[in-house]
Amino acid sequence: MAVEQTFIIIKPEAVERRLVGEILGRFERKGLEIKGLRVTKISEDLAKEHYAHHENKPFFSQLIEAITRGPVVLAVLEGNDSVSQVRTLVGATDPVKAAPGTIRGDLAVRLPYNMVHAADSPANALIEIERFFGSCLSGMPKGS
Ligand code: FUP
Repeated sequence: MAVEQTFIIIKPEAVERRLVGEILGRFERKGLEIKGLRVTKISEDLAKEHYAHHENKPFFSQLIEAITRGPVVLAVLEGNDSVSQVRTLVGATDPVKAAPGTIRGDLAVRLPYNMVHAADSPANALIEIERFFGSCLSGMPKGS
């Protein structure tokens, strides 16, 4: 098990519903450490870059609309195997299928409004941290 960082976006629907504390609290209670935190609004260009791998999917435009429609909270979380731990806490992509006890299973009802984005690999976490935090966090050693 290695200490690693992962990246999450608390999506506009969660901010609107005042669920930021609830969601961050779940990660903190698990034992993950918040290493970066930022409230911002994602531009259409940045959203399209982030979801480029879904460009040809029928839900793409709805997905871009959903992530750009209001403020989001970006966070870098650190801990042992944090990428996979966070994905487990977040739950399955479709809130209908997400298990009770997971963020999506407990707090969301339908796609594309599934509350949280979480990086799916350590390599993608690094890319996404750089994309959304840029020089702000680069160079910060793990565990510091
Ligand atoms: P995840 O890694 O769980 O966020 O899932 P994906 O990368 O497959 O999907 C990214 C986003 O696309 C989801 F958060 C919601 C949206 N989506 C849909 O709206 N419909 C789908 O059928 C699949 C994904």
